[in-house]
Amino acid sequence: MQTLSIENYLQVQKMRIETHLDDLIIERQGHELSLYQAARYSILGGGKYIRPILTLAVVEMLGGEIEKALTPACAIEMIHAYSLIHDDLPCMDDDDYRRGRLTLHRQFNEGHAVLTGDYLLTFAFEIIAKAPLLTNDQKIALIDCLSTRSGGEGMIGGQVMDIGCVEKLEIEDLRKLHEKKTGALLTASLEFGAIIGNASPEIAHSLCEFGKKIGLTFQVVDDILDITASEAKHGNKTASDVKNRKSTFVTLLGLEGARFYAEQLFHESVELLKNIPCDTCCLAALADFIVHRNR
Ligand code: GRG
Repeated sequence: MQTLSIENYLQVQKMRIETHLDDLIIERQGHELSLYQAARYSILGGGKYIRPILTLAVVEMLGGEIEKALTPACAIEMIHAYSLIHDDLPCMDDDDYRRGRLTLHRQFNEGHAVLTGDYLLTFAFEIIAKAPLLTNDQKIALIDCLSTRSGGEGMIGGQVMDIGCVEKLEIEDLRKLHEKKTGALLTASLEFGAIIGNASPEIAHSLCEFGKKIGLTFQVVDDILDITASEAKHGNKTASDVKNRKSTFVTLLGLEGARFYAEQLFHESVELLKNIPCDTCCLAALADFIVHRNR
């Protein structure tokens, strides 16, 4: 990292993750071929891989071995991919496009989209259970972390709150919703690094707090991009959240207010890194990328 710009660092880590995912999800011939094709379509389809990259960055910071982190990091990306596939379905956000390509249910069909999401969710836990190089204690801790963060008290719980919201939310409720829906999996990415890199309880706690802060920052910026990217492209507010009449940080705080809030959260996240007695410059650069990204 010391000699790499953040852009180059992201590119190198992205290639590592992509290569490992490519090895893990093989197109097996037979009746299930289309399942593996659909899984590869969704997970090798141009995502930023920010969650697995955060895991790798923590392991490197703690002096751990990257080879040990690759499989669990890919498991996090599988949970993320499954959540996007299901979120795009007609029964949820009903989106036709993601990352500039047809969503999975439009490219394949709804049945395949449900099952591919189910497959990625299940396979994520299988690869952790079978991960080479990790101790059994580490595997149990990873499975505990991932199931909790992506479950009823985490991402799924946040999604249930989201689809149940028919009226305008207060800012505090919106924050709680997104701490679960978007923040929980980003927090897990940091916690994965702590488990694999054998962090002390104090460092693990600080990484978790940092994860919660950048998780919320990520969502505030996503709400901003939902408006600004669509305005730049279409010249009007056709963003999906506006289309769906959802409360967002932009609808509640205004565009400038949301930008200010994102900067404030970013500075708070960098302050939290001061509690970690390691070289945290890579994590600070990743937080900076999250808040200043354009997609
Ligand atoms: C369906 C169980 C279930 C959960 C869905 C996270 C989620 C819950 C839905 C995603 C909806 C959404 C677009 C939320 C905004 C934040 C977010 C997760 C954006 C997409 O993440 P990126 O930017 O995506 O990391 P890439 O394309 O880079 O992988």
